[in-house]
Amino acid sequence: MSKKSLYKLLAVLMLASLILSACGGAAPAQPAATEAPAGKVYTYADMTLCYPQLGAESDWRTANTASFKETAETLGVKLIFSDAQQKQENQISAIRSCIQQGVSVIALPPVVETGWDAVLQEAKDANIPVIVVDRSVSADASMYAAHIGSDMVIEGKRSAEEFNKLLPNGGNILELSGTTGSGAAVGRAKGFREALNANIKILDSQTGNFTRAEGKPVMEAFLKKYAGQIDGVFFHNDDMAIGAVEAIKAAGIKPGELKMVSIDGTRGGFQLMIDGWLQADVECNPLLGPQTMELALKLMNGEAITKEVLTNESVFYPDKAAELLPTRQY
Ligand code: GYE
Repeated sequence: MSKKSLYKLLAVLMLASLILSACGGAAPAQPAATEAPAGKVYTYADMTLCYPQLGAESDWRTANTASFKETAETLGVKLIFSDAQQKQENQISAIRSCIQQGVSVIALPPVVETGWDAVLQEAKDANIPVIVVDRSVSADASMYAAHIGSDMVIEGKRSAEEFNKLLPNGGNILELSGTTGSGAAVGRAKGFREALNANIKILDSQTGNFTRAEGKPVMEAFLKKYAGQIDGVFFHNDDMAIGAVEAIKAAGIKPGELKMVSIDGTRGGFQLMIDGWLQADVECNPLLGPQTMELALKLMNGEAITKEVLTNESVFYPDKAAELLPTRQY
């Protein structure tokens, strides 16, 4: 090679490395959707899926985690799982570590709605598709590949419709809401208010962070503050209802005296219906592993996908609770 063409080659190489570093550094080890080499069809065995789980706050969450772990095991997908203990900063560092490891796809169940733009951009720069799972993000839809989960606004509306039936002459209710700023709490509160009859008044709303441990003291405080004024309680999830029922029992209130509606449809919620505490449980399905991995594979292969995948759900009632409980998966 002549000296001149050697210099030319060096110049081209330097330019290429400059462009690469300007674009955010190393490309992922596993080519993502847009990079699938012609003729190559990926299978589940090629997939490394990152699942930075948001926490272990509820039975819903435990079932969701199990669904991802079991599905990955069955399909032969390599799962990088972590538990952020309900802290967004932990989820963000788990995502960054996944980006560094060059995973094929990231599935993100966001603890809260806001604050994801920077890390979603980092995943985009690394060419790793992100599927938002379960709760929503407020980031622009162009920042992620798809969203799979429940329609939280509809769940809130369904809950309100139950109160409209339970309290036809109106009344005063309380709300134990989920984690502040989470898509689940925001959507449920919104839908609930949109569909609630005008003669039903929400006296107060406090977060119990989706946990039994926090649901109980919030209910205790409510019972003290609003003694004798309450006709019903709306719970954003079954775990908070279970915690609150302990406080309600301790206050000497009997099943059915307060009208109660919750969301999730876990075994614990079914038991509350059997015992007469809950009059309705609005379904929210946590078993999202299979759908997410199917969609992730499509993304790896550059196939067409549906951007917003909503789970089909219904409402459960006490009359069928005992019969259905043994069939419940979570
Ligand atoms: O309802 C609750 C969990 O985001 C839909 O999170 C999920 C909610 C679910 O802690 O139990």
